Amino acid sequence: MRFAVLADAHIGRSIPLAIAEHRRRAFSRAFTKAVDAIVEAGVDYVFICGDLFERRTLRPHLVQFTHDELYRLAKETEDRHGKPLKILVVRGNHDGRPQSDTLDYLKHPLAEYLHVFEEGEVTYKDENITVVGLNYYDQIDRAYELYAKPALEEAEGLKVLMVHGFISGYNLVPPYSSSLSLDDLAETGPDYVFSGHYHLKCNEKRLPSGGFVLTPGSLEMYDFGERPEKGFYIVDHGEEPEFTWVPIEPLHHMKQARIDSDWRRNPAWFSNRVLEEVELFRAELERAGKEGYLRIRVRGPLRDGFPGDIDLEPVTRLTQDDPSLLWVDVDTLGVEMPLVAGAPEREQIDVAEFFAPLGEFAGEIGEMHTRVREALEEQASATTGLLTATQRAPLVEEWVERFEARKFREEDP
Ligand SMILES: [Mn+2]
Repeated sequence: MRFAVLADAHIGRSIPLAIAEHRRRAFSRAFTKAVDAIVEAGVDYVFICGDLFERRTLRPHLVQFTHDELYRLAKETEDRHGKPLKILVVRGNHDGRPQSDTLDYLKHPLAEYLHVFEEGEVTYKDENITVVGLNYYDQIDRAYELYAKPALEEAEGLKVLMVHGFISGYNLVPPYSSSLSLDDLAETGPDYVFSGHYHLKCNEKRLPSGGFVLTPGSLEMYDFGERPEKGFYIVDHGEEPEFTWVPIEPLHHMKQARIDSDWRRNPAWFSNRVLEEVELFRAELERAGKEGYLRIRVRGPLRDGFPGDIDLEPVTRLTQDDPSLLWVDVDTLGVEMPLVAGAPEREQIDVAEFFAPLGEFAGEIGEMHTRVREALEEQASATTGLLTATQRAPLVEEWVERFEARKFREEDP
């Protein structure tokens, strides 16, 4: 028996919005490439492990596109390999919420090739296989205990678990995210665990109980700074299963660069460095024969001038002249102002006057401002320059009281 395992197609993804059309095209194309390759491979089951779509609400033509591609996948597999195909789909966090997801539009009573897991109906079973499909939940560990575990314990024969969530000890789980552990999974003894949600490709890993976990990652570059290793897996089930990676070359070159300086520099230094990065990127595009987008994060202190003095005009001109440069985003939020700029003026601002449009309340703001300044001068920590929580509390309380005593909106007529 042969499987295709894919996840996180994110059809319809349009972020960054500045290049929305390019991005939508990239994700649709990746899905079509996957469908072509799966038809070629001639599989029995396709496992789509969540986030087939980017959003709950999508342009209708994209939903139609997905529907048609899934139909083509089943039809061409049958025509070319003479065997029926089953496509199993779980809901990811991007597909929508329970009872209201984009997957609804794919369902059709006559589409026997398609099984979309419904809430509370986690088991799919036929003569070859039992598949437990766990849709996305905030607390995957609890959902697993509640729904998947009993279903897997009951299951007989070849057991597959599909999830949309992180697996710790296998995926690099971000802090504060819920996840399943390899031991959790081993407890129910599945032959395969196929998972989505984690966007980077992982090699298959054997569970302590003997089965395998497999995360194919997203089909296209989901964000800047990702490795461009995108694609899906073909699994040949047998005594010793074989896992074959099928790469899908991302449509665009998507790069994140950093310009960091620990030293004070003038605006021209930053401008030149930005231009160098763009030129380097253009050379990479030319070598790859691709179009692409570049994001540059600039960080460091200025010796003089303002962040606005970093001249980005040459970059804008290059982007206009070179059609392979689809987008260059330069983020200078991390550029720090020179030490002296602005400081003396700030002292001279009359707070009450500054807030004069607020009427009488401006006087109270002025008073509170003075009180806070005095407290800081008398009590602030020598190391942090801040008040402690207990020193701050009475001031905060008084602020809130003064605010609550005021009405800032006209009464309803
Ligand atoms: Mn995803």
